[in-house]
This record gives sequence, C-alpha cells and structure tokens, in this order.
Amino acid sequence: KYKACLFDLDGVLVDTAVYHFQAWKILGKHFNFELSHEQNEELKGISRVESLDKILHWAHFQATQEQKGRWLKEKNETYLELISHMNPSEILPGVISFLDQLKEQGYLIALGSASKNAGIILEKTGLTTWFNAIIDGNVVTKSKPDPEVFLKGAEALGCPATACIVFEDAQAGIDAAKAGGMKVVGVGSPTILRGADKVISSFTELQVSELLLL
Ligand code: B16
Ligand code: MG
Repeated sequence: KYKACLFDLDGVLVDTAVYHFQAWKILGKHFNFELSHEQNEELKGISRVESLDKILHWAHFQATQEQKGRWLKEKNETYLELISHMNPSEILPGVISFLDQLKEQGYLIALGSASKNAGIILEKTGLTTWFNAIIDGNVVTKSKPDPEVFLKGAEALGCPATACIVFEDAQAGIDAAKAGGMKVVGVGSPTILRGADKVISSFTELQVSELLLL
C-alpha cells in the first residue's frame, strides 16, 4: 500500500526548535522584543525569511531591507554556533528504531525540511545515511503549507504521492502534506495539530505495521 516515508526534520527527528528559539530571542534584543513560547510555536515549519517577518510584525518594528538582510545573517550565525555542538544523543526517542524497521520492511525514506541547515544537522547527528533523498530549504522555492517540498521528495524517490506517508510536527507541514495528497502522521499534541490522519506524541508509540491502518 505505502512505499515511502517522508520526514520533516526540526521537531520530528531532532529538537532543533529550542535552538531556533534561542537564536531568535538573541536577535530580538536589537528591537527590544522578547519572543514567547507560543509565538515560537507559530514559527515551526516556516522559512527563515517568513519567520523574521512575523517577528518584526509582532514587535511592531518597521525594518529596512538592509536591516532585515543583516539580521537574517546574524540569526543564522547564532543558530549555526548553537547547532555546532549537536550529536547523535539529540535524535528524538524511538526515531532510530522506527527508521530501522522501515529499512527492514523495504520502505524508501526521504527528508522534507524547510531548513537550509538540514544537511549539517543530519551530519552532526549521524542521520544522513538513512535517507534515499534529501529535500531541504536549499532546493524548495515555495515554503510549507505549499506541498512542493513533499512532492519533490516523492518525485526523487519515484513514488506517487498516494504511496507516501509524511511525518510532521508543524501545522504548516501537515497542511502541505494534505495539499500534496499524502497521508500524514502528526508528531506532537492532537489539540495543536489539526487534519493529520494520526497523531503520536513520540515514535516510541508507533510500529511500522500500524502504518497500514492509515
Ligand atoms: P533555517 P523543518 C524548519 O525546519 C523549522 O521548523 C523552522 O522553524 C525554521 O525557520 C525553518 O526550518 C528554516 O530553518 O533557518 O535553518 O533555514 O521543521 O521544516 O525541518
Ligand atoms: Mg518541523
């Protein structure tokens, strides 16, 4: 029935949201803005540029193009410094065993992330070799909820969308998977994630055999 699994990165395989949060908080000092946890939730799955626009809107700060360009670069430098210490212990619980089961049962595996830093994170955590295809922020032109990232993943694997299952922690990503005609498993809280075919709080709760019930 299903041939491939497409994984989001941040919040699904590893918890880099904490590093994005820290980096945006440090940047916010330039315009006296303190990012809240609730606001950080809204930044999940959306691109770096869109994140800054949202933050400036919340801060009621009118920035010039020059300031924006400088701040995007600065935020990423802080973020790169924070993720430079990442290691395999930061892979979320149950992920490796789940990927193992998928490989054993012949599923293809792709990454579908909005992050331009996905490659570095996969390397640092030792996850790179699991993937048959990697689609990240460097190759997509339209960010989630547009389905482009997942459609490109399906194409790279040579699978029709209907044979793909997406794993996502962000509402924008769930909407993207649905718009692409794929099944989607939400990773997080069922009260936050709407429209997923199933929601798990962690991969420790899921067996590959259960995917057939989707
Ligand atoms: P970068 P995902 C997304 O990754 C994050 O959830 C989002 O918070 C971030 O703004 C975006 O990547 C871009 O990241 O600044 O590293 O290019 O969840 O799609 O794996
Ligand atoms: Mg995510």
